[in-house]
Amino acid sequence: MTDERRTKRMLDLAARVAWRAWGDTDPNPLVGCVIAREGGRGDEIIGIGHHRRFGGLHAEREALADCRRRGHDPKGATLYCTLEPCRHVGKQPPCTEAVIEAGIARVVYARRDPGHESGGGCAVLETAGVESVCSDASMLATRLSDPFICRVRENRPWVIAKWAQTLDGKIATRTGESQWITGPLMRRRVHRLRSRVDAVLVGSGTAAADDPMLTARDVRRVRRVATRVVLDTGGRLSHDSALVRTAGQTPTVVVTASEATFPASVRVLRVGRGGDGVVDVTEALGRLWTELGVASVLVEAGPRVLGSLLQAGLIDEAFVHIAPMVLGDAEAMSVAVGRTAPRLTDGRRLSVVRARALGEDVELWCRRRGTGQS
Ligand code: AOF
Ligand code: ZN
Repeated sequence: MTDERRTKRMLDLAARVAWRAWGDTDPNPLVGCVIAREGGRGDEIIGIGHHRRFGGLHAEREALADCRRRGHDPKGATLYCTLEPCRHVGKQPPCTEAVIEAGIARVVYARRDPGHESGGGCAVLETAGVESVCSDASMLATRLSDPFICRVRENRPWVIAKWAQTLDGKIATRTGESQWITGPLMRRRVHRLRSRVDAVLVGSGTAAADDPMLTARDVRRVRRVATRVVLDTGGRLSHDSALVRTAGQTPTVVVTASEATFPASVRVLRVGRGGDGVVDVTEALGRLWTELGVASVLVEAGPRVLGSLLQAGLIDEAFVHIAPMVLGDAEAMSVAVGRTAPRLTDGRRLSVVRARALGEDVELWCRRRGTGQS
């Protein structure tokens, strides 16, 4: 096996293992680690581990412990990790220390840690004589850290959009009917998503039209309770809405540019207006992170809010649920509106992470482009 293929295989595996903790580690990254030894008849994987929860052991220490549990000595082996091993003392001791102590000969990682204190572990390893290389052989592993790196660099939450559409890109009929475009399997996917993010965001239009609860229901384990966020420029959200009425049980935030008041159980975030006259989405998201610690947001909004977020370059990821149905009505509601895009180059292009059929429908999982290596 070539070195590149071996690296891809190991880092792919590390990334897949790390995904198991999706929703349990924020605002820490998802990190996976595989320890392997090259043998005459191929590679032997001697330890696997991942960062399981915020505050818990780091992936490297989990993998080293796994190694020893299985009766292997990691000395001289190669450690593959999706993120550069940290060199700082946080809630956990530095991974570099554990790697050096274990006598690991080589470290291959997929992404540099951009943290001021945590980052730079590879230099520490090199100084201690541990060869360390950054590899982009596995796209899965490279992109795994996107949400974490986005928060560190851009000081805002990772933004995931979700919508259900027809083949011709409509999310509702001209009369606003949207339930249900896609089938029950897709609705279960949405509840699963809600159970893994810090906030679920809609506009006041969607809140008025659907009167949603936006809670995660029928999921095996709610990994985090999402705060419900309503973008409500004019302060029109009804005090009788399900969201306001249940704000005492499930955290609820109204982001407004108005002076409107709400019951004490609702947290109000007053922000300025953006160029399009509605709440400044860049300011709103930044403050959700810095003031409320919201690390990830699931956007379940309608066309105008999605258009604003797209325009501001704030959609990082999208789960698009497509039903094999055509409305063919120009007055039916489109996924996003409010932008002027006369040329194809004005479009926002995403890349597809995965496409899969679920029941009658298809789920497209897309990511923003260009969050490459650095
Ligand atoms: C790693 N391996 O598995 C993770 C890393 O407070 P702590 O000690 O948990 O440190 C959190 C920081 O460490 C986090 O911000 C990120 O920079 C890094 N996370 N590093 O080597 C891991 N989860
Ligand atoms: Zn670490």
